[in-house]
Amino acid sequence: MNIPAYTTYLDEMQLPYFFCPGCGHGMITSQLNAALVRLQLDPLKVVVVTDIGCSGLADKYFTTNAFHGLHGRSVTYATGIKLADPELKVIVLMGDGGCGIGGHHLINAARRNIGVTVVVFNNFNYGMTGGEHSVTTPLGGLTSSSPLGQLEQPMDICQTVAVNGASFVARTTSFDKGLPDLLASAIQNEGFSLVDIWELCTAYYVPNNRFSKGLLEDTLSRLGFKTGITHQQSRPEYSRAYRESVSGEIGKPPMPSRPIAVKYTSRLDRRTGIVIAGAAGRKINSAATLFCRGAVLSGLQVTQRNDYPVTVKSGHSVSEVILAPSEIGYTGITRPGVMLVLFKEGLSAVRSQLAAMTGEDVLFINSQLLPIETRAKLIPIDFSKAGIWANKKEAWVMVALAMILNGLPLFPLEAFKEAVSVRSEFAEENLAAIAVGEKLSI
Ligand SMILES: Cc1ncc(C[n+]2csc(CCOP(=O)(O)OP(=O)(O)O)c2C)c(N)n1
Ligand code: SF4
Ligand SMILES: [Mg+2]
Repeated sequence: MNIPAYTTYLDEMQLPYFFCPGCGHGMITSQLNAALVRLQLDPLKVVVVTDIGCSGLADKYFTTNAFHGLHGRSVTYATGIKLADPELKVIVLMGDGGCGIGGHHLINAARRNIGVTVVVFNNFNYGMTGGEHSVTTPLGGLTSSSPLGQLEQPMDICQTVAVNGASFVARTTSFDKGLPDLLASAIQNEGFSLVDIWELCTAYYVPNNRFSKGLLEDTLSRLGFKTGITHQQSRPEYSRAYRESVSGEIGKPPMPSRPIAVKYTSRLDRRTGIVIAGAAGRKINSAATLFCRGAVLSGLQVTQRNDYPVTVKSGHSVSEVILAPSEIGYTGITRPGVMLVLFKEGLSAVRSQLAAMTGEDVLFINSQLLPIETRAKLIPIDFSKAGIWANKKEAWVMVALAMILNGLPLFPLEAFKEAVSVRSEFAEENLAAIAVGEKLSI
């Protein structure tokens, strides 16, 4: 006899379900478990992504991977997860409320035919917040926000995704004995699949409308909404098609990697956070990228995070760079080891990081911004001594980074020079600025 390896995907420690007695959410969760048992998927290869609402409580019952996100946005997280690893089975659990709030995400997922399965816990109202009407509340439906009866046409979720390119679409009720099979087929479908499951919210929609299992079926036929598999078509699945279009091969990363060969040696023995604070249009972010390249050429692990306002051409421009001899986990900088402040716009953006610096840290700052209160070791930079670059503010960051490398044991200045030589159109100018920085003493 064949004994299945996985007899359940539910975490017994979390049971019983936290849903109200008789709530359809518990029935759907159990039927999804039955579908997974039928498919015998490796739980580590399954990701259950939940939306907000009572339905959003369901992921904690599963022993698979899980992700819980913002209301209506679960399809976007699922899309990202699938794109990152097309081998995963990604299952979204969302309420009818989420389908309304994130309706455009559903449409775009269907258009892409991204390989995720959306299971709609459709109870015609916002259960978690007190039974307000949703996009699927039937005409005349009584809810806390439509006490005189819903006037809006209910959305046909199945037709909406079908007409926009979904490859497997089905509708049924939580009472359907064939639900595990239907869910299993949806999960096995390569592209975008959706199962709209009509069910009962026993706390709100049922008492407000004297609703029942029988009325579920009556409503379906009254509205003329089809049940069973309502739509099926074969189209290329997006995450695979995307990989094929870029690399020509499935299973390969989308971009060919171009490793930078290590040519220099760094003496840096600990993780060091470097904050470069400047202004828009002063080449802060691009200079930081070249600085990072120099660090990689020196065998260091590197991260770079840029921050600037939506008004790209005005305001601050800050780059946070982390250099480390070993793997970098957390990529934030709470207390910078080194800070370079070039312009007043940047200074106001990094005040809290500056306040966290201690006497072990070093602050390089444009002398025009002095005086300043800090516990860090202060190194003023007088750009009036920067020769031909004294008035060319776009070059100041290069001058200052060369000074920093000259004064601190981060990585060799030669590596930085090699890094800036890569972009030939600016190489000459950058090398000249570095030469000036080299001569400015700390
Ligand atoms: C963007 C946004 N709007 C409103 C809310 C408040 N909110 C939390 S749960 C919920 C209703 C959820 O309804 P549904 O998605 O149908 O799930 P159910 O509770 O019925 O399972 C709402 C409106 C929110 N979290 N985010
Ligand atoms: S409020 Fe409604 S949807 Fe939420 S758990 Fe209770 S019955 Fe279920
Ligand atoms: Mg709901």
